[in-house]
Amino acid sequence: MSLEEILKNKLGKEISSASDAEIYTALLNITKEKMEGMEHNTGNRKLYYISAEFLIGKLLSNNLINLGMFDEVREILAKNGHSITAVEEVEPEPSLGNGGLGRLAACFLDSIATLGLNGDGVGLNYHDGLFLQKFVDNKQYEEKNPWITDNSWLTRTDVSFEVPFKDFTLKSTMHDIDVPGYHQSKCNKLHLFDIDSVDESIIRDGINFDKHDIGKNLTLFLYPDDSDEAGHLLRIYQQYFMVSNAAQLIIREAESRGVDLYRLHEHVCIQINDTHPTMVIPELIRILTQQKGFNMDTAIDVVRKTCAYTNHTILAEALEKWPISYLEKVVPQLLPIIYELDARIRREFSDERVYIIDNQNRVHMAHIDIHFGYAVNGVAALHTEILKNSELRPFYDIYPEKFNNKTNGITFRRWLVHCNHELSEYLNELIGPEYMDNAENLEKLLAYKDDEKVLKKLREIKKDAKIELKKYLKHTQNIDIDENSVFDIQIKRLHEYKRQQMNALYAIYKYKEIKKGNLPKRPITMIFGAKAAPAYTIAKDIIHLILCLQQLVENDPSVSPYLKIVMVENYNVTKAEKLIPACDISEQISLASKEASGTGNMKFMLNGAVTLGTEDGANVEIHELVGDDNIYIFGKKSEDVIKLYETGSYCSADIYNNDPEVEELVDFIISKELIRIGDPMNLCRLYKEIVNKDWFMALLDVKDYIKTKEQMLNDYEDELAWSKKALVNIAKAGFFSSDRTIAEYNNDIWHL
Ligand code: GPQ
Repeated sequence: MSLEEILKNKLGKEISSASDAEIYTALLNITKEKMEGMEHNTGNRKLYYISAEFLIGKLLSNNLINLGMFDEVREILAKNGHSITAVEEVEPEPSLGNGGLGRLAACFLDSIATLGLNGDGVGLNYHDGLFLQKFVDNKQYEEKNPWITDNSWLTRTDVSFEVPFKDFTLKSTMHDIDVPGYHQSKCNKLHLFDIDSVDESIIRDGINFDKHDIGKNLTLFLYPDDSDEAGHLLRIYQQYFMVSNAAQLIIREAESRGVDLYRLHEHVCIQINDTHPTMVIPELIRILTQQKGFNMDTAIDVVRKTCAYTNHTILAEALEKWPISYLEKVVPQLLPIIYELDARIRREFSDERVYIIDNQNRVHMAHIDIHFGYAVNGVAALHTEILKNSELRPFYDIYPEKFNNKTNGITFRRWLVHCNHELSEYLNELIGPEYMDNAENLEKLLAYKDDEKVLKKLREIKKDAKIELKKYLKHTQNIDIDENSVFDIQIKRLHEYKRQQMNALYAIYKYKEIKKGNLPKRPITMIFGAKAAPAYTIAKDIIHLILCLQQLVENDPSVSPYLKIVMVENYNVTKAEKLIPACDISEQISLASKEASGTGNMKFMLNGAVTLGTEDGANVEIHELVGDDNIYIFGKKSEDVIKLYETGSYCSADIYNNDPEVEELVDFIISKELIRIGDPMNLCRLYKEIVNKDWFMALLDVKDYIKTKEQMLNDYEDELAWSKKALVNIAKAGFFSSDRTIAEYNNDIWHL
């Protein structure tokens, strides 16, 4: 039967008379049935990638692409008067992650399946993804973000485990999502654990709920607000629930494969995605010693040879340290194991910086991973060097052989073929489709770097993407943007270290220049997209500042023809897919040393944007690949920044007081123009924060930043020269395919 007939049968009516929602459901079911019929990847060794977040995004188009059905479906729909884009809109986005870490896990699942490796993801089935962001009075408000409908990608399995907590036991249910590789006949799975008693009705006004009733709230939300003790405890409940299920699943699957548990490490490897799944180590040791007859030495030995850890940050506040008193309230059964692990480390090493339990009775989760795992990796070359030389130096001195780098990557199926179909088609035409199987083939594009026809075509494709974004913003937020302006985009979580506040200072600079009559050669569209953690006050103040600037510029007819500021509401994966193809200038402006890698930087490059960035994270590697002519680098280097922190010698007030240009920009935050629009409390608090603290040194780099951005805007006017930069960026992006990253994990760590 042809696909068209299958679809018609599923619908029970003509395709042309079906609604987009009916077509979506029919396609979902056809795709699911196809994947259910596929075999799982096999192999003597199996990987379990445990992660608290899998930011998978919408799945329909990606599954269709990987199954080789996308083009046909698109044609069938078009023939019957439907557009695939409209059908995609029906799908709710599963926002099961906060940002880069969760999106990385999703890209990795795609590449693991694409390389035909035997590996599954293990996580939690949050009923509500990361909150929906709403703007009211230029401020962020949070609402719940449910995504599970009657017809979803989830399949409930009959796998279930008992998970013991201090005062009660919960029975889990495992829900699976199929993970097809690109043009592969076999599939993997994402296992998401849940409990049946979760009660969505306990959520009231916004995203508040009773944090104490674990039976009702355990998997209700991704990362609940953790600003109070109840929030922390809930997080520990979630983490233990995730890893206890993972450990039981791993042992059950190994036993059913006939694996001798004393050789578990030869048949299983566990990747611990940041410290959130760290309790899998003591949990496995507990199960092996208490239920499987292992002695402690052997259990530790086997677990150590099975687990590997990825670190995603050097920000101290993001490294988890759980007070023993919390663990006692939730999972007292793990404490004897954790004490034993700590005692062994204390017997072996005298340096207290490597102890598991510190003198304030807190358990350092990363220390468990490093001592009791066999590999530790950072996520970009610079990040791994900083881990080895400063942040984790005492550990590197003990275990140099465990440390390795795995520079992050992105799946080209979603971040090129799906989000920028026109560009991928043109690449196929120019260099053939081989780059889809081996991304390094993108370099063939370099042969065209002086070909005017190609350079013009790339500019046209960019313009088409800008027009698409213009339509999308009109339709979703009723905002008008000019496709002939230069699109300058910063989209990522709102955090002071990512320095959206510095970009806002640029907006103030440009506003003032225009007011003085120094008009830009071409209008500038500055686009932001960012969610702030609900309890992160300063981050919310920065959003408020940007929204106030947006309103100020919009309502000033002497400025609005030249400058437009747009804060996209509810930035998520779906919106990223619309924004990235349309970008000219990719803002990657974190304080050097603070962004472990970044992955948005790679997505923008692949889509022909030019990076404006600091020497941080993977920007360093982008710089090396494209060369000085095809990237704009500014700001202090990581060594200088690390020294400033060590000596405590950075003082933003000194810069503010001694540099009138900087002072003028910062003062504008509390100017009468802005105070009239915004909330004086938020604006004054932000002003004071920048003048007196500025933890992430925006004032240190702001002038160099402005100067470099001005240079960039100037260079943009040489159309061919700019297009050539775009071409080189696309051509050199092959290194950042997550297929490359996963091949490295497999060669160096997993050995599947
Ligand atoms: N990252 Cl620790 C997150 O998104 N969430 C986290 O909790 C931690 C790290 C990011 C990190 O900030 C980016 O630089 C990385 O590119 C990303 O993880 C993936 O490694």
